[in-house]
Amino acid sequence: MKIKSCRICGSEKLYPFLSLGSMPPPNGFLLKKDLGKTEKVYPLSVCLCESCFLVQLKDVIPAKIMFNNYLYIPSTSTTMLGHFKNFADEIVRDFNLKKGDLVVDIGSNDGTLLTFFKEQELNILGVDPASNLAQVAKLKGINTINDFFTLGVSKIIKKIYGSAQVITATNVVPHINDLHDFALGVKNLLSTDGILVIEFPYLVDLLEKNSFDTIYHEHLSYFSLKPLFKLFRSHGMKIFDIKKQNVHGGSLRLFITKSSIYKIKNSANEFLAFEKLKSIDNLKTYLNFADRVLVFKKNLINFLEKLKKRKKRIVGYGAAAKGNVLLNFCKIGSETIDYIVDSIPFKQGRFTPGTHIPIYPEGRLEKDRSDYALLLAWNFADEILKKQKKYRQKGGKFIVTTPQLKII
Ligand code: DWN
Repeated sequence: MKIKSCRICGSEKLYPFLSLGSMPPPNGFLLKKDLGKTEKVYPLSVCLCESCFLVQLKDVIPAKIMFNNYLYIPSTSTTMLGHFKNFADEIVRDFNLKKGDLVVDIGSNDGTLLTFFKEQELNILGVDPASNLAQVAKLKGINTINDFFTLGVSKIIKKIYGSAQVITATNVVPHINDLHDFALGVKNLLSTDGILVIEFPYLVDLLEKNSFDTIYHEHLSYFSLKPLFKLFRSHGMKIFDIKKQNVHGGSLRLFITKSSIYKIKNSANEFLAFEKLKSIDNLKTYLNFADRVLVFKKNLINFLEKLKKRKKRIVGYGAAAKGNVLLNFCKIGSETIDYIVDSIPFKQGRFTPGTHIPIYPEGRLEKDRSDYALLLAWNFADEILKKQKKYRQKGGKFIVTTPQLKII
């Protein structure tokens, strides 16, 4: 499906500034038996709304295709486990949640974040469309509604569980096509002085780190603050605090409410001024970004070709969604990458979408000792480089692509 107007302001002035070609959904990992079948590909091009400056995709793959059986879980990363624990502790502390308060996590995945809220004896509820992950969460004792969060679902939740003191939504708002329905659902479900806390990769970091590989079909929007202020204001809610986070290449955590008890903190104006400084509302910023992406693509292909000419063996590290974008956009396949190692059990034994590179458990890296490992999950460089100390001590080298191409 193609949208004709901006998801937030409705303007039809959507300016496409970068096309990454057509490719399969980024988490569409294949079983061996499916390798011979034709793989559906979808256009991947990103636009700027010239009225509210929301960066977004026009092409929408039906959410059911992408999220009903979802292979990504955050809980194999110690970085993310620590991040979600701190997140839950901070919310409980700063908003003095009481026993029995309802916390709803939208896009609750395998229940990782809610597990940390559960420890504080709060009433918790997950909402996630992935039936395989809802199963995993329920086995962990995390009550989960296996569906997409909508205004309609918010009414059912409110009827059964009451209003929510806290609603969290981490790395899920960019995935939502109907942002106004989402805002209405949140407003309906929040208690009078309840808060919504959303977290998402920050557009300014994407532009500054040239992380074009985080542009993919699951991420329909790439947020800066201006369009989000507009979205929530149009539903009588306000962003009252903003905190920068390091995860996923640089993220923002926004605190939103419909209540007047929370005063808007300085952080709101500071970030708006910061975005002005970064010319977020200037088309040239995006055209320059697109130029840098094309230069990066050429450099990476040349660099890998040189290694292959010197008969070097290269594997991939991290079968990340973003890694599939990089491989498909740069047309890097099994002629260059022998295999990819990954910590997520759902992905092991499958093949990457479009490029059909086999995925194995991480242990294979040390056994095989390839010359190079292309770090596709560059946002976890610290954690992975530490984990693979032995591989590196025996001469293994990591190729890191972001924020710039280098060998470690
Ligand atoms: O928004 C999204 C982000 C949050 O997560 C989703 N749409 C999909 C997903 O994107 P991604 O797959 O690019 O996310 P990650 O978390 O950067 O993927 C990292 C990959 O690397 C995972 O498949 C796990 C793997 N990994 C590993 O093999 N060893 C990760 C770590 C930390 C490790 O030590």
